[in-house]
Amino acid sequence: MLDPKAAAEAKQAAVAYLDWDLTERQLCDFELLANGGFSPLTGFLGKADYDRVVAEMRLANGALWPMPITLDVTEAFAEQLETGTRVALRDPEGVILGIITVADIWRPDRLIEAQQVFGTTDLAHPGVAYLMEQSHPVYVGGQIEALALPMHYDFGHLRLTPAELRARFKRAGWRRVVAFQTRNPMHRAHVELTFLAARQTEANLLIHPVVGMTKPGDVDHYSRVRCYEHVLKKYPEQTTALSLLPLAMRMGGPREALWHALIRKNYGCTHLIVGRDHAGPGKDSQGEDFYDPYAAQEMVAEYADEAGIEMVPFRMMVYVQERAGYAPIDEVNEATETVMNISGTEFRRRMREGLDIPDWFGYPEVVAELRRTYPPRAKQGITLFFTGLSGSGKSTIANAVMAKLMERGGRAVTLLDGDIVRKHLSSELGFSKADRDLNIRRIGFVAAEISRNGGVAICAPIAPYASTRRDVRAMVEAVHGGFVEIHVATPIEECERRDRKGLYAKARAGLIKGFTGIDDPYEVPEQPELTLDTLQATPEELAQQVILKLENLGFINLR
Ligand code: PPS
Repeated sequence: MLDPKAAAEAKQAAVAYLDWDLTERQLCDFELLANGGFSPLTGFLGKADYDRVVAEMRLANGALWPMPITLDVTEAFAEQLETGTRVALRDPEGVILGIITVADIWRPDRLIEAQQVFGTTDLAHPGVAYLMEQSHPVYVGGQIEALALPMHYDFGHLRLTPAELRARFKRAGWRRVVAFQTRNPMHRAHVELTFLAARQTEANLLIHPVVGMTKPGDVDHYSRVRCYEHVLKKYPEQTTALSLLPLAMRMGGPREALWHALIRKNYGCTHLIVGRDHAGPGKDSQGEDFYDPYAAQEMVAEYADEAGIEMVPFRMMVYVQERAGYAPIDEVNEATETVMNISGTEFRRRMREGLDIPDWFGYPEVVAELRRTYPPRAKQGITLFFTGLSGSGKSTIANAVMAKLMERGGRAVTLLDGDIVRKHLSSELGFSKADRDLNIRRIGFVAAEISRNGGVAICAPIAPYASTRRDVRAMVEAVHGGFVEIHVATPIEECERRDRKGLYAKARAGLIKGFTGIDDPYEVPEQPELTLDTLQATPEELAQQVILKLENLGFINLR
């Protein structure tokens, strides 16, 4: 980091530089480059370092470094660069965080990088998927001058830099510190295993969760940190510290475990607990493990001397009924003792359905935090997404459903009818595929925000394209909302016969072009949660069917 005077001067000079807005991942990498977490790295890797890291886990000078840390940019941006160009690196708000002096510009072979770093090119691996689908095609290497660390407004008191953490250990007289890496909430078994690891290594414990980027679908870091703060109180006083690591994980298994070890060394730790399948990416597209479950432990143990940090294997702890306590699974006699466990899947099911989580498994405070983030379905926000042809009856049924939900009370309800949206949100759009998609994505954005905040969004556009409907589902589910797709399956002949707005007549007369169902496509939903037949039932009855479905799915309580 530059001192304040030099930083102010550099910032002045940067007015004349090209600007690059750091991506979310680059922002995380920048922070660890700038704060020393990635020492000995002092910038984004150049070509020679990159090649050797990818092939041999070493920098060009031979130092151990298993993960390529690269600045990926677009072709258009790369065209403006040459060796020696200085580029201002900015955060999403436009604040200049640092300057890179370009040393190398190259187009990597991303398939080779995936194969060598992750051992696979399977897109089911999140690290590979990021590399192939999100990473830009050109890499830029060079030293960085850091003017400031990225700003964090959350949990500032827990975001210690390597220097701050080392100073804290020194003040406390902690000479041996074992780090626990995690991207998940912690329950009793985690506390038991970390406590055991600390006792066995005669070290103090650092809970060092990753709060940068983790595996897609993980519990968000705000909820997790609230959980960690509860868990911290369970350790004997003055034995354990909690600090947050702004790392962007790659889910790279063994290589990643070694990287975690080097990072923890920089943060002043002497030991790292390495789990079974540490930083594992889940299953591949054939349903197999990507890595041998013990490969990560072996890798860290093999390089421990050179890395300067010891590997402590994570011992799986289980609750033993007869002992009314936890024990390492390898010390339990399963012939005479009863092992209790709740799998991740079972835990999520119980959370979803609002069922009991026993105290032996999770601390009540932690479970309560998670219940706030993952309320049972009956308290979740929901998006009811009606889709069907023009004149199929979507609006009428949607209005009836809205009235029934308002009668019951409990959640705020918003109706995003096709016509309302086109008036207030999408007035400039027409009916081309691109315009229709944009219209539906806007509806999806609003519906997701409503669902995120616990309300009910009732949407009733035509939404003729399956892939766009799928995207909206993903947007809502990403914020823990329920998504219920309802196909109002009135046949085109019936819509045309009713022709309440006279639009079909106009379309037939050629006065409206590209009318859905006449000369524009409608992709029938393949697996909607509900299909409504408007020929056989009144809108009132159909609305009742929707309510029954919501009860059936657990989104509203039976009474
Ligand atoms: S889309 O495809 O989902 O963006 O359409 P949507 O926003 O629901 O708007 C459909 C309403 O616009 C009127 N309209 C048309 N519909 C389909 N095709 C064309 N070309 C068209 N032009 C105008 C029509 O009244 C639709 O309203 P509903 O309520 O569905 O009858």
